[in-house]
Amino acid sequence: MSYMLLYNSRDTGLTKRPDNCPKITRDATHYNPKLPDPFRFANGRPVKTISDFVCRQREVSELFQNLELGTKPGKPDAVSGSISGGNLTITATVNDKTISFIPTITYPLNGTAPYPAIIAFGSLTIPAPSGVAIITYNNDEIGAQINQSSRGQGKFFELDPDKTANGAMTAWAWGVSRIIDVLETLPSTNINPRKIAVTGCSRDGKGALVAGALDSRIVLTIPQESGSGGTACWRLSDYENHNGTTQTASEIVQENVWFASQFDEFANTTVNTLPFDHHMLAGLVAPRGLLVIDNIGYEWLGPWSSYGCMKTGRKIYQALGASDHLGYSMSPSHAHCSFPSYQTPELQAFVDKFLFDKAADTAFFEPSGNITFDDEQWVDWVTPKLY
Ligand code: MCU
Repeated sequence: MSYMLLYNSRDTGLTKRPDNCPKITRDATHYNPKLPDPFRFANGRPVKTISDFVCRQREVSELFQNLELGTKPGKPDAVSGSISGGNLTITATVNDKTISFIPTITYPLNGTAPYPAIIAFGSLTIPAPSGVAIITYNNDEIGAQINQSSRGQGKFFELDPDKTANGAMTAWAWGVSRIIDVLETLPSTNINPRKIAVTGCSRDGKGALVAGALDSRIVLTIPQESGSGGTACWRLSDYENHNGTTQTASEIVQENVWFASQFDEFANTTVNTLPFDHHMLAGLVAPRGLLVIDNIGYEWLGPWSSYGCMKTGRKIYQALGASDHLGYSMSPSHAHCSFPSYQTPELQAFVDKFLFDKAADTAFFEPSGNITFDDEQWVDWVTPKLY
């Protein structure tokens, strides 16, 4: 049993778990103020092998979709596409409804076709690496994110009106998967569909992380300054928050519609009954590449929470023998979503390894300033060796 099983490329939206996986107990929720154990099934059984882990990933994905994000439907009845200039038209049909959207492809000035590509939510806020195409994706038109009144607005919801309780992020993730569907069938795009990364900053960084978690065809996920609801953990953001300094679940559900309506119940009471936290969202990306770009400058984004959450998420990568596939780069304070040039070598290392299959040192994991995270206080489980 090896990585092959884990890399088995698929749109891991709401896919059926293999029949030999344990069933989710009727209610997976129970009170746990620490970061939940990624290596124990909802029914209490421990994860001992790689194939257990694959089952557990599906279970965790299902729990995230059911309790926090909303369900991401699989490939629709029909998906087709065409390319003209840099305009990639994606058309999807479900029952009698059809929608189209048009991401744009900016080709690199050098490199070799078919090119690897980075799908950028909104607009690109990291430097475009040499030899890599940039696919600019207007996620807002797929799922609106203006404020609370945006619930159920956008093309995803036109196609699937039954999903209006979903958060905007599963709508965006669904759109990313449809872009990849089309790239897989359209060689004239000159894009290599097996070398796709996703990125986004801030709210779109939360979205990039969710997209990477829910489609294993994405080989590299780069959330930038995604904060609470992204690379931060709910429990840790609650702890970091002092009278409104840091965004918490209870605040975030008032602000926007990134999460599904059913998440309100947890956000408005306690997040300590969630059977997961966002270290396990990182665990859905594992062992694929995950580069977390953070900025110590905004206490609102919960920099300590994000560092501690990803440090805990890295234990999941460690269990798979792939610690260096999760890189953490935190800069000293700078303007939100600007990318300081000294982080470029870290970005390049991940691009080299995951988009170009080149040897690169991606084993960095450092906070900025004097942030420390006490595992003992938050983690009461041990990391197995599954490889
Ligand atoms: C970091 O993401 C969000 C944050 O969750 C919001 O509270 C704040 O208003 O906006 C951030 C953002 O998306 O900034 C562009």
